[in-house]
Amino acid sequence: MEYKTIIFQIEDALATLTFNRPKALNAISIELLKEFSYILDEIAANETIRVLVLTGSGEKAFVAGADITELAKLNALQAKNFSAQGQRTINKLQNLSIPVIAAVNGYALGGGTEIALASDFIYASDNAVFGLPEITLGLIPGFGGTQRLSRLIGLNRAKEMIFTGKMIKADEAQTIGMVNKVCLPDKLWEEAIKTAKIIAGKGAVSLRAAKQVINNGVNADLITGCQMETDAFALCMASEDAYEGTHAFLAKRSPKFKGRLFYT
Ligand code: DAK
Repeated sequence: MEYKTIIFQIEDALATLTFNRPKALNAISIELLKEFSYILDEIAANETIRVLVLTGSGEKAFVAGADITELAKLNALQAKNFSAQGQRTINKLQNLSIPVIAAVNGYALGGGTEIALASDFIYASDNAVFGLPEITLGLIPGFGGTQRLSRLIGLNRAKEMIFTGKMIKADEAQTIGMVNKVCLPDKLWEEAIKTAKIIAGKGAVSLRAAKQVINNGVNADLITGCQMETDAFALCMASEDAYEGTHAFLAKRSPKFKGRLFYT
């Protein structure tokens, strides 16, 4: 299906999604949010996809936040709808059972940083800029930024960024643990895809189990988190993937994972 504000492609187990409003630095319009939400449903329903990579169109931006032109015109009811739709969409992104890499190529501001934070990890070009400048607009982050940023980089650093609205460059974002890898702009996509392909070659059952346990466990106490891990480990052992992985190792060959449980 063709989208107006997003380029979405699937190639084997790898899906790529490019926010595509380069004239507005890929800002999140109501239409873009709807299309993003629709595509996330499509991805969730497609069992062949094992990994998703997000990026922005053009050389300047990943996503420069909510579309301020539209935002400025919303009445209270429209703002409530936008908020509810936005929260649902970002939660859908975080709750995708497959790993998601954000390849941040330039400005990731406001909602752009929040989309990256709801991904599983971030690779950035060395000209990337992150920030939650909502305070400068008289707002606060609305796509989970107050929650996810403080969990990722700690309360005090998150408060400083949110209270000041200051922007930080990729190297600082890496130093404080927001970004896993910083690349030259023309190498970013290649690096993100290289990692995505490594992930896509792993077992779908164990990938999904690992993501679920990490995401759910981080909000639980250690004993509960470890119990979740035990249950998920048992589920993996009941998969053809675990049988294939262990037997391939013993036979000194590469595994061929099918992403299936034995009894389905
Ligand atoms: N919205 C609309 N257009 C934007 C835009 C945005 N966020 N960002 C940039 N553009 C447009 C510019 O207006 C300009 O358009 P033309 O004038 O060429 O027509 C074009 O993109 C190029 O931008 P600049 O000329 O400004 O480019 P510069 O290199 O000079 O500056 C910049 C780049 C990224 C520093 C600057 O454009 C900028 O500060 N942009 C705004 C960043 C920002 O404040 N973003 C919004 C953050 S607030 C909610 C949930 C979430 C949110 C809200 C509600 N609810 C749940 C209710 C999210 C809020 C946000 O994201």
